[in-house]
Amino acid sequence: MLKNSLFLSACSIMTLTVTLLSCSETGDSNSNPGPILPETLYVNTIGTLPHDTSAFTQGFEIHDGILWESTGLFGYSTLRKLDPSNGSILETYPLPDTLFAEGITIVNDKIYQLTWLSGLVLEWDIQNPVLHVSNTIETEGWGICSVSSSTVVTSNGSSTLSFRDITSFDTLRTINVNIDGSPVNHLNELEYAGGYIYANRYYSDYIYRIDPATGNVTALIDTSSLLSGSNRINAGVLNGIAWDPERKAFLLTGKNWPTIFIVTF
Ligand SMILES: [Ca+2]
Repeated sequence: MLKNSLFLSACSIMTLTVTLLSCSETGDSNSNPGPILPETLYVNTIGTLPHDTSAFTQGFEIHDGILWESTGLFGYSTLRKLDPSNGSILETYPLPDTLFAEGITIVNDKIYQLTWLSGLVLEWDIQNPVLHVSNTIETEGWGICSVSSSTVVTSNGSSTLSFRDITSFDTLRTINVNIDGSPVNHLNELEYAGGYIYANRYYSDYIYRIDPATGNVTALIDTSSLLSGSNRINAGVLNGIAWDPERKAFLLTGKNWPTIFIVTF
């Protein structure tokens, strides 16, 4: 058994040596592809909707023609049901004062809502939203999106995104979000659309388009043109990204913003 292992190891070394020699002899130009830099995209606003300026937006997602919003702060946190055609609030579900709501996503007719410091993952039935605790996570809850009927992705303010099993919320794998190897931290609200994860970054006007396999940022989306000077005065950071499959556009808003912007990139 040991002899066989040694023989296999020797074969592996020979194969590796031949491979390395082949590369060096042919001067393979693909061995150093150079920096992988993202493209820069800009928002094209195709419509606007009113947004409640008291909403400290933490999560934003459209499901079956309903726009769901999570709002944060201790004592003010809610889950909200909105009409995506006009932005009106259809229902508001308050959280206990001790919980600070964060991102939301919807999987299999359940709404999963993260909380900032408690580690609690809240679960609401979409047909009859009654709050109960579904799971706990080992880190701060910031943003969440679903990439399949069995897997969600969460952020915690670092450059790491965690892929989690929807039943247990156990971590299946992680990716380190980076631009040409440099980590991109403060990742917050998430959205999954067209095979990419979109994330905004706390205190940045950019949305980052991320390859879910590698963590590489493939595009930077500049949203700095959305809020005019006067509208920025009482507004916080962008923190709501929802893909609208009907409009084939993104709905963007932020903490205490007066407007929901309907945009393409
Ligand atoms: Ca979202």
